[in-house]
Amino acid sequence: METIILGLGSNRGDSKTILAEAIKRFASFLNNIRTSSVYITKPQDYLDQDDFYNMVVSGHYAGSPASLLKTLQRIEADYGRNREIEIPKGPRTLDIDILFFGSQIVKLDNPPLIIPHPAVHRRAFALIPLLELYPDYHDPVTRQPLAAALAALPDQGVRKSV
Ligand code: PH2
Ligand code: MG
Ligand code: MG
Repeated sequence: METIILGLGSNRGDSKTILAEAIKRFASFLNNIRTSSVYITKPQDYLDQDDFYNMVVSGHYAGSPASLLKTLQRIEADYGRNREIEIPKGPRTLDIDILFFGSQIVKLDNPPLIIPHPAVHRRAFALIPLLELYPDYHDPVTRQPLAAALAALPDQGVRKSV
């Protein structure tokens, strides 16, 4: 059993409802679920798109990284995600990223999966909700506190949604 940390994002469709409904599905494969607040965040990487709704969810998971990815991609597809027609890093109804999988280092090729998520340290939209749940979280690989990673970032426009 590992504690896994997921980053959720949506900026197409009824994002708040999509996030709330998707999380209900997690109960069938995660125990001890914890959910952060929802944040409204300025788009990163691909800038010409609407603000995102982002949050972090953690839980205890008994399966493998590959099986978790498969389950999450199924949920993304059920909420209208179609990877074949979308712009990379562009608008999406639901994106569920595995940020951490216990202290495991994972590198899979097909489908591609890298854990810890390679961009987590530079994304305030992931770090702020994660630190809301786990203020003392340390990267299991580098052993650096994530609070230090966040402190090194400029303001990226992340605010709590009401
Ligand atoms: N996801 C991306 C690209 N840019 N920006 C914000 N604010 N939130 C996201 O979830 C996000 C993004 C690719 O998955
Ligand atoms: Mg993703
Ligand atoms: Mg993503």
